[in-house]
Amino acid sequence: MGNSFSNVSAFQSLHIVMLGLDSAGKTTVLYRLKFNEFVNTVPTIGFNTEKIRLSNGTTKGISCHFWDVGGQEKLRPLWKSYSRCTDGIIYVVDSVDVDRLEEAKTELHKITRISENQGTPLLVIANKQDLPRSLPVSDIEKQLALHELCPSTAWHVQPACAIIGEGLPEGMDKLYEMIVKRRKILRQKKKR
Ligand code: G3D
Ligand code: MG
Repeated sequence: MGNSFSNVSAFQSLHIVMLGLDSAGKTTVLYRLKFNEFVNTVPTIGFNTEKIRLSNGTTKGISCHFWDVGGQEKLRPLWKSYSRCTDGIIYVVDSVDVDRLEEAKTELHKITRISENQGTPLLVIANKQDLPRSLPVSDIEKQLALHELCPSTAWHVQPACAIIGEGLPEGMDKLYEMIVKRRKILRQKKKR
């Protein structure tokens, strides 16, 4: 088939790192993807890691190795080593926590500016869209200044509710699409 998902078999397992401030919903996203149900979380001290075969959307059947790294300030120095050489970065944002959006922006720009991360596809999950007063995607996009990211970094903002899993399959499809596109470009560059 000639669609962008045709080279699924070319990938053994995608390596994805999940970052974002503490309490954004990273671990909830991780276990929602793994078990397809809500799992009560506790604050992550260090990291969680899971190999998951995606079960929804166009990426159904694709294997991903996720690293969910703690988002508390004292753990953020770890982000650099966990994000190095990944296929994709998922950045989870609490769409209601307006007071910490500036902090979320600073940390996002810091991690995507690192030379090894430039060009790594970025999926921003605008989480907690079920809550009243959650900011719409357009505001999150603006507040995180996504247009100021390195021009080689493809990004997408996905509204989601990790508790019920809404938006997660669409987000993973989009991330996968960006990963495939990037690999094609890198392959073409190599051939030249
Ligand atoms: P983290 O791993 O980014 O630190 P967690 O965040 O996954 O531990 O989630 C932090 C809190 O946010 C949890 O609540 C969790 O249930 C909640 N949460 C995660 N996703 C959503 C969502 O989409 N909507 C709503 N309403 N809440 C969400 P507690 O109460 O355990 O702190
Ligand atoms: Mg966590």
